[in-house]
Parts: sequence; C-alpha cells; structure tokens
Amino acid sequence: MKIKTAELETVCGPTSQLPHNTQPEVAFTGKSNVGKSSLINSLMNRKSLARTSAQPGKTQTLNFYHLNNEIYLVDLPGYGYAKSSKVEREKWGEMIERYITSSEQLEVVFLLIDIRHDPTKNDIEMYNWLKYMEMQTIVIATKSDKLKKHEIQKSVKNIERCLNAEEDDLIIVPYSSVTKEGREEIWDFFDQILGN
Ligand SMILES: Nc1nc2c(ncn2[C@@H]2O[C@H](COP(=O)(O)OP(=O)(O)OP(=O)(O)O)[C@@H](O)[C@H]2O)c(=O)[nH]1
Ligand SMILES: [Mg+2]
Repeated sequence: MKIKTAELETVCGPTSQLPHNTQPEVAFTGKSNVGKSSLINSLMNRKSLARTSAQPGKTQTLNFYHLNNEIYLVDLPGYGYAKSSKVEREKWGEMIERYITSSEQLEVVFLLIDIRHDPTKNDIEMYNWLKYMEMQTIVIATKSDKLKKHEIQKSVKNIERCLNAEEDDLIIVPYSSVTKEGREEIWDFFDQILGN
C-alpha cells in the first residue's frame, strides 16, 4: 500500500454521534500504553498525527483517520488504565462497545497485546467478546523491537496459548513502530479489504 494522504477526520467523545462512513473502517483496541496510536502513525507514515504518550491514558476519544481517502483507521481509548476512575473506565468501555457493535463499516478489529507480557485479563475478555460478536480479529504483538529475534516466536506462541486460540486460526503479527516490523503485513490486510 502506498500512503498518499492521511488526515484526522472525526473525533468522538462519549456522547457524540458516531459517523456514518461509507468506506471500510479498521479499528485498533488494546490496553492503555500498548502502542495503538504509535502503530497508527507508523501505518500512516506520520510521526505524530495520532498523539502518543509515555503516560497511559493518552487517547480518550474515538479518532477516525482517513487514509488515502479510501479507508478509516480508528484509534480507540485504551482499556484497563488503573489510575483512571471506575466511572471513566466504564465510560470508555461503553464507547468502545457501542462503536464495535454499531459500526456498519467495521471490517476488522486489531487487538494489540504487548509482546513482552502475558495477555491481561482485559485482553482475554476483549478477545473472547470479539469472537462472540463474530468480529474478524487479528492480534498485533506490539513493541517487538524490545525482544531478541529468537524470543519473538516463543512469545507469539505464549499469547496464542493464553488466549486459548490454538484452534481459532488466529493471526498474530509481531509489530514494531520503531523498526516498522510487521507494517507490510498490515498494509496487505488493508489492500485485501479494499480489493487491491
Ligand atoms: N520500543 C517501542 N516503544 C513503543 C512502540 N510503540 C509504542 N511505544 C511507546 O509506548 C508508549 C505508548 O504508546 P502510545 O502509542 O501512546 O500507546 P496507546 O496504546 O495509544 O496508549 P493510550 O492512548 O494511552 O491508550 C509511548 O512511549 C511509545 O513511544 C514500539 O513499537 N516500540
Ligand atoms: Mg493512544
């Protein structure tokens, strides 16, 4: 995929109406700080169009990035950020759920999990819920630059085992926003969605 244009088109808060887009959407979910916004930037070939932070809880809205005027990349607020209040956590959870259940254009959800750690309880719940919703789900194992080459496959296997996904035909893509490992593979998914 060749990146020509990328712009932030719509920002939605908890009470906003969701956009009725007419082109395909792909969404990125995962715990706070796992690297969703960084991944979206690297997929768009932009340094900082999506705001990132070393502090968890940076993205607090649903942000729709329009890529090449043909597909939307949807950055979702991270879940499981312990320092946010219970009310806030529920509010974001509801936003994510409302979007995923109501979007008519959502084609695939990318679930991001830190390659260095076991999936959290929330990751496992999210994976099971997406499966229950029959939503096409691809796992992205983020921050692969933090592991040595030979540790990557071991970690991918561990994620698969923790999600109980051995028989799910689940695709797990190691990714690094630093080295761009995995980027071509994700672009290929976009091309498939777009029929290119
Ligand atoms: N080494 C390394 N660091 C990364 C990578 N991706 C993200 N980071 C760092 O991880 C931190 C969090 O990244 P974000 O992209 O803001 O994470 P997020 O998932 O959008 O976080 P929230 O918006 O809070 O949910 C930042 O300090 C990034 O620089 C990666 O692939 N490799
Ligand atoms: Mg973010």
